[in-house]
Amino acid sequence: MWADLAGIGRSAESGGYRRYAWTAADAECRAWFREQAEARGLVYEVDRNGNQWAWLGDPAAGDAVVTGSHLDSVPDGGAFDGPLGVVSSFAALDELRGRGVTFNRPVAVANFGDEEGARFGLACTGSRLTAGQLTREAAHALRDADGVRLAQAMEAAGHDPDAIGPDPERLGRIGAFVELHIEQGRALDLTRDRVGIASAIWPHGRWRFDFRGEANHAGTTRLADRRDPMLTYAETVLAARREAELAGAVATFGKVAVEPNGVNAIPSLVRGWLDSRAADQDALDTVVAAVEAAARERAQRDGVDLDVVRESFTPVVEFEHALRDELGKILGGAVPLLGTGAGHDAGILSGSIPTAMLFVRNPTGVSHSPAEFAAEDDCAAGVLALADVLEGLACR
Ligand code: HGY
Ligand code: MN
Ligand code: MN
Ligand code: MN
Repeated sequence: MWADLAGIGRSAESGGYRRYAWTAADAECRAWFREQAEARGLVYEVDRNGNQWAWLGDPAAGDAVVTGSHLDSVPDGGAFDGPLGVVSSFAALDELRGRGVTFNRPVAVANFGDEEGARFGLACTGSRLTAGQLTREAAHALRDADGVRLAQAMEAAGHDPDAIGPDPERLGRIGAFVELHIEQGRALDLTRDRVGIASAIWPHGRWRFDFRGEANHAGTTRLADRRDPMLTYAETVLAARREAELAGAVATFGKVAVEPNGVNAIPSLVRGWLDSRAADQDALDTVVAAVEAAARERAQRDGVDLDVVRESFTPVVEFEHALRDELGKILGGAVPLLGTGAGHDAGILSGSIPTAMLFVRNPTGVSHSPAEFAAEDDCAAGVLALADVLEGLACR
C-alpha cells in the first residue's frame, strides 16, 4: 500500500513531493485512495468539496468514527506528512478486521483535499469548506501562481466547483474524527515515545506583505534615487526573526514573489508571505504587530509603499478533552500529550465535531522537507494505537 502511494508526485532529483490540489499528481493520489477503498469492499464516495471517504457500515447511520488525513503536499514535501495518516487508517481497519471485531458504529477513512494550501495559498480548503469556514465565493476567488482559479482547477479535474460549500449534514453524521499524523517536531523523540496524543494546535496565520517601490535600472540608478522594495523586505524578514525570538514564537517568510524579477532591474514590487505561530494568541499578536511596525518604519526610509493583508488565520485549537482523555484511557494512559504549531484538518473540524490527533515519532523532527522520516516500527506502533482507538470507540 505504502510503496505504490510513495511513488506519486515524487521528484527524482530531490526525492521531495509535489502533490498540489487538483493537479495530475493529486488525481493519481485520489485514484490510489479509491483503489484502497474498493479493494477492501468499503463504500467509496467523494463529497461536495472533493474530500474522499471510504465507509465501513452505513454512512447514513450517524455517530460515525472517522479517521484519515490528507494526501497533498507542500512544495518538495516529505513522504509522511498526510499520507502516513491515510495509509495508517486503512492499515488499522485491516488490523481490526484481522481481530474479528464487530463494529457497532460506522467507521470511515477520509482524505481531505488541499490541506497544505500549496497551490492556492489557503490551507485546509477541503475541511474549511465542509465546516463552513470558507465560502464558495471566497474559494472560487483563490488563484494559483499562474492565475488559474480554484474553480477552474476543480472543473478541469472533473469536480463541480458550484457544488462546493458547507456540509453540516455530513458532519452531523460524525461522532468523532481521529487523525494520525507524523509529529512535526521532536517532542516524542525527546521523551522516547513512539506515539503521542495532541493536546492543542497553536494559533497560527499567514500574512501577505506587499512592498511597492519603483522599477529602475540596476546599473545606472544612483543609490540615493532608488525606491528599492527588496531592502524593505530584507529588513522585515530580519525583524520577523528578532520579534519571534523576543516573544517565544515562530515566524517565517517562506515564500516571496518579485516583479519584474530581473537580475538587472530594481524591483517594482516584492510580495512576501509571513507564516507566524505561537503557543498563545497574545504572543502571536505581538509578533505580527511588531513585524508590521518594523516594516512600515523601514518602508518610510526606503520610499516604499506597504500593504499588509491577513490571508488566513486559525485560532488555538484545544482538542475536546473528553475524546482526548478517552484516547488516553484506551491507550493505557502512558501516552504523552503534546501541543503542535502545525495546522491540521482535525484542527479545522474541531469547531464542528469532536476531534483528536495521534502523533507518530519523528526522530529528526524535520517536516515539509524531503528529509522527513518516521521509522517503520514507530509507524507500526501508530497503526496499532489507531486500531486500538478505533476499536475502543467503534466496537465497544
Ligand atoms: O502549515 C501547516 O501547519 C500544515 O502543514 N498545513
Ligand atoms: Mn504539512
Ligand atoms: Mn499534514
Ligand atoms: Mn498540516
